[in-house]
Amino acid sequence: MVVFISDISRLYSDRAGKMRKSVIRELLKVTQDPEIISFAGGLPNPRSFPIKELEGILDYVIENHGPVALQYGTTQGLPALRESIAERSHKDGIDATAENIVIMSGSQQALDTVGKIFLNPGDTAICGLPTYLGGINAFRSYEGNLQGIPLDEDGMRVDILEEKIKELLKNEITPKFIYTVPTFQNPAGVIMPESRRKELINIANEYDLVIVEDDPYGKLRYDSQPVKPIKAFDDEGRVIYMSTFSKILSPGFRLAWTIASPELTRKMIICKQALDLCTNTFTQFLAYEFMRRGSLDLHIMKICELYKPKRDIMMDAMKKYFPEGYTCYRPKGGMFAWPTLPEGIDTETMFLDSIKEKVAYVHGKAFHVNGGGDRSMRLNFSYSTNEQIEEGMSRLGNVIKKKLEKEKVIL
Ligand code: PMP
Ligand code: G9A
Repeated sequence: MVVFISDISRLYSDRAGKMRKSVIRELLKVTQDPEIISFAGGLPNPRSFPIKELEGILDYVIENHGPVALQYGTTQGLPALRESIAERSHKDGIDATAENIVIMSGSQQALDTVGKIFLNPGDTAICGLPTYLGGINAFRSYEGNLQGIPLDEDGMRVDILEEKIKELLKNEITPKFIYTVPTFQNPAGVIMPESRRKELINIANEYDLVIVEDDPYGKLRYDSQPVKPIKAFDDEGRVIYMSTFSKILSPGFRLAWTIASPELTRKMIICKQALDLCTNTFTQFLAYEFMRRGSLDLHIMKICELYKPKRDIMMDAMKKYFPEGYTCYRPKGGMFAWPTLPEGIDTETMFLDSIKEKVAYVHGKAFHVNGGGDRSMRLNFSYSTNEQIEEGMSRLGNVIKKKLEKEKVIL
């Protein structure tokens, strides 16, 4: 390849200069090594993909909808798919029609769209401590300034949130939105109870703020009662809700949706026109047909049956193999456990030891916007086989024990 420009980076925008690699995406390359047991990526288990049923649906869509399914679609997305999603959302207490829905190329695109619509360089948005790394990266790529609010076992601490909002307003800073993953949070696994959801929406109403509710895991429930989305308590059109087919059907489809007020929906459609014109029409047809046949709920049940024992094996193995002194919330759904190790351990530096032992995780700092998370690690339990989980946790336990000895940590 011929290179004419010596330092192309001098031509970059300020925005591009500030873009950061995603630790998770980079780790996916390392963990391609089949000998590594990876608890790093938030990947669904490939056994959960309904390959046989999709074979039939594929033929059906080609035969019956080929000319439309292979064509460009509208930016807002396939009307029939939006209608099906609106119908499902009613069951969760969300009052939406197909008009409030935009089909996105993954919720990652929805997060990017939110950043693009709301954030000028230096604008403030609020998120959890910890929070989803892809959200951090999307908002930072618009040069957003993120303020983190600690979580407890019931999700974002709304008392601290309110204090933070007051402090910001006192300094004449209006936070543009509050980003939250209230159900089986990525990475901490916690679920916000209904009472706190109501407190959160009350705060947003009182201070006139937007909430971005990111809900990929709400249906992956193993032993908790269903809790309505925050959007279900939104009477003022201030919640942008997003969910995805990635964890309940296939991430390769790149299909997600937003539910928002008519004004915000219009804005997101205009934003998306410049991003990719429209979401993949073909996979929209496949997902719609899967839902039309009534297969989605049954399929979600099967996924939960597959993942619940994996959660149990991971939590039991943690008890068995991790040294004393760690703490870990037992996730009632979703795909992640989030142990915090004894004082004196840095999970970022321990990662190299762990890769030598052929086991991977994501270090806690990656999910923190204001520092912290040094002693935590995110462990995904959906992707690996049950045997790999047992073996990987045993390897990880040894890595931690050795690290404790090396650092001379007294428990
Ligand atoms: N938000 C959260 C909280 C996630 O965990 C993920 C995926 N891991 C996404 C958004 C992006 O999902 P999608 O595949 O729909 O882009
Ligand atoms: O592969 C990805 O980047 C999606 C998964 C996100 C995660 O690990 O949280």
